[in-house]
Amino acid sequence: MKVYFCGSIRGGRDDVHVYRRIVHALQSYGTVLTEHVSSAELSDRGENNAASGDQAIHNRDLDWLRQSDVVVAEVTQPSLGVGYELGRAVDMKKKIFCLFRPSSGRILSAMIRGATDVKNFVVRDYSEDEVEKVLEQFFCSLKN
Ligand code: 6K6
Repeated sequence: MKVYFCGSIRGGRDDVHVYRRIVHALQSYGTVLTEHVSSAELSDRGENNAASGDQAIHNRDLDWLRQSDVVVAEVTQPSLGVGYELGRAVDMKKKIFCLFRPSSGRILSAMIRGATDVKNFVVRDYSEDEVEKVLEQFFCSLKN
């Protein structure tokens, strides 16, 4: 199973510790193609890969998105890139699982919350201490 994980980079890195925890849990279900999203060394400027350029990042990420079996996104920190990836993933008919933490005080975009469709696009409100449990429930539901 190939998993594409989405999390904010230039949108802000406040939640990187949560991404780390999600990616760690995801690695027990398959290969995470985008492990770098959870790297504490990657800042909101994404500067440690500047040489390759934004177009190369975009094209490589879309290739990985096409290859993926499932897309998991942490959507609490608003990010243009994550929103874009989710839109492209819907178009590719991927299975999508979005995780949102209401304790942040934010209200999730209607374009994400409203995209919910029981089969392929699931939005799950959760708290940080439930990460492993909600992922387990999601991956179990894929078997049915
Ligand atoms: C990578 C490693 C070090 O620096 C980089 C450069 N930036 C990116 N590398 C890989 N994926 C990226 C990069 N910038 C954005 N993305 C993709 O968009 C990731 O898959 C994230 O899910 C999403 C974040 O978008 P922004 O708009 O918050 O940056």
